[in-house]
Amino acid sequence: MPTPSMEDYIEQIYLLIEEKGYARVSDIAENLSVHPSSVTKMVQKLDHEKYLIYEKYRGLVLTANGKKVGKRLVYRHELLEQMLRLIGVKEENIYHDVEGIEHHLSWNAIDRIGDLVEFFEEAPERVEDLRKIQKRNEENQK
Ligand SMILES: [Mn+2]
Repeated sequence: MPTPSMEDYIEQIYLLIEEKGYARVSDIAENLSVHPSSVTKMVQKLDHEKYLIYEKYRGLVLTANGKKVGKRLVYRHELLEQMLRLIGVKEENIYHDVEGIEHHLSWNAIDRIGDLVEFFEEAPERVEDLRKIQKRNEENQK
């Protein structure tokens, strides 16, 4: 099981490879706002744990397991964004909130949140009903 920090790296590497076809240490460092030397250290650890293969001058590639894990982590991040958006969380909070919770939920909870998103997407009036409650509560808070 990857640690939260390892998950952040695997997720970021997966996204970079999807976007650009490769993941450079400098890009990973920039996207995660960390020092390149921290990236090198973590990449070595991820290599050791067989999530990727790192060759100093040739860059890095995800192993089959690294890809599988990366895909699940990206899915989880996107699902949580979708869920927060659906329940009416302000756009400016969404990314940061997801970064704060994504590592701390069980996959069981993720699956059930998947059901919840489906429940709302199946019938848009359910979202409207929820918005009515939201509006009422916001009025009461004033
Ligand atoms: Mn994330």
